[in-house]
Amino acid sequence: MAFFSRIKEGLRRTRDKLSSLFGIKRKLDDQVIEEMEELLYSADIGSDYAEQLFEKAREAYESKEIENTDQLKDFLKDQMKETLRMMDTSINIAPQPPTVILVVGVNGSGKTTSIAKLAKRFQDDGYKVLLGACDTFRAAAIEQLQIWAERLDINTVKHQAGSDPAAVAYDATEAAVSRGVDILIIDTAGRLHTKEPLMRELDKVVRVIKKKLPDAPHETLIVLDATTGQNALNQAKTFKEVIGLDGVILAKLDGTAKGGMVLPIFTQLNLPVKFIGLGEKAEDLEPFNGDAFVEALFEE
Ligand SMILES: Nc1nc2c(ncn2[C@@H]2O[C@H](COP(=O)(O)OP(=O)(O)O)[C@@H](O)[C@H]2O)c(=O)[nH]1
Ligand SMILES: [Mg+2]
Repeated sequence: MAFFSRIKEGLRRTRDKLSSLFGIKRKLDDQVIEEMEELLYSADIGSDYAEQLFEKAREAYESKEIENTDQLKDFLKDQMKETLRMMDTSINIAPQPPTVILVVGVNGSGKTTSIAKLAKRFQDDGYKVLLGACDTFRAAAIEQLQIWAERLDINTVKHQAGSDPAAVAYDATEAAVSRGVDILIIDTAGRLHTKEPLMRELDKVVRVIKKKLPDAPHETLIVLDATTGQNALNQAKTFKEVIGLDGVILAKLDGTAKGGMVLPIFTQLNLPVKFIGLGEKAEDLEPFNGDAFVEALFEE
């Protein structure tokens, strides 16, 4: 399965840690349990989640529910799968089109590229897609979106560089309604050093969209650069507090071995990872699959 093989490399660090425990079948004793604790904490799955897992596994060991490392491995896999099954990875499609998807995140995280990838997926599924170029801060940002759109044969709504992003959002929403578009995806700017103005700007974008479509945006997704680890978690926390988020696109998983961070994104921030980015091409986006993720994590 594509997801499984493609995410494997991104989970290398965590997988290496775990496999050092499960290489040879051993009977569980206090020393193995101690070893497990250490490995879980160093496996990039977040310390809160590592603790939660460890406590459950220790209880299962003490009550003799699990007695060897093979059983421990299955126990941990089941626990993780159960956790990830609580993650709602679906995209909320409006009962009445258009569906509006607002994409946010700091500059360089992979927003514009992820939007192109998402647009291609929806287009391949038969949806009519429109893009809104609301990152008006730099001309290059508008151009970059436009280049993707032309490549994919998708229309964009754009204004000149420096114009009000909310005005673009308004026009894009209006165009989506009048042109019978199924899915409008809105690109935004992400200058985090101007946090206050940025958040006000995003708030205004949301307000003008709502003027036209009260239930929109139907999805607000943050794009996180997986290579930045803890920083990415902090960004998600900030955006979630200020504008609210429905989920995460975890980009650049091909360039890092920090894939384990899917777990703290969900367990600490309660945000589902809905898609993962695995490269710079339009087809390098995969819907997140929790069971396959866990299998890849424990592959030896
Ligand atoms: N390797 C890799 N590069 C990516 C991925 N997503 C985005 N990029 C690259 O990251 C850089 C910044 O992406 P961009 O979409 O412009 O980010 P934005 O500033 O948030 O819009 C570009 O060079 C992209 O090609 C990914 O999943 N994998
Ligand atoms: Mg961009």
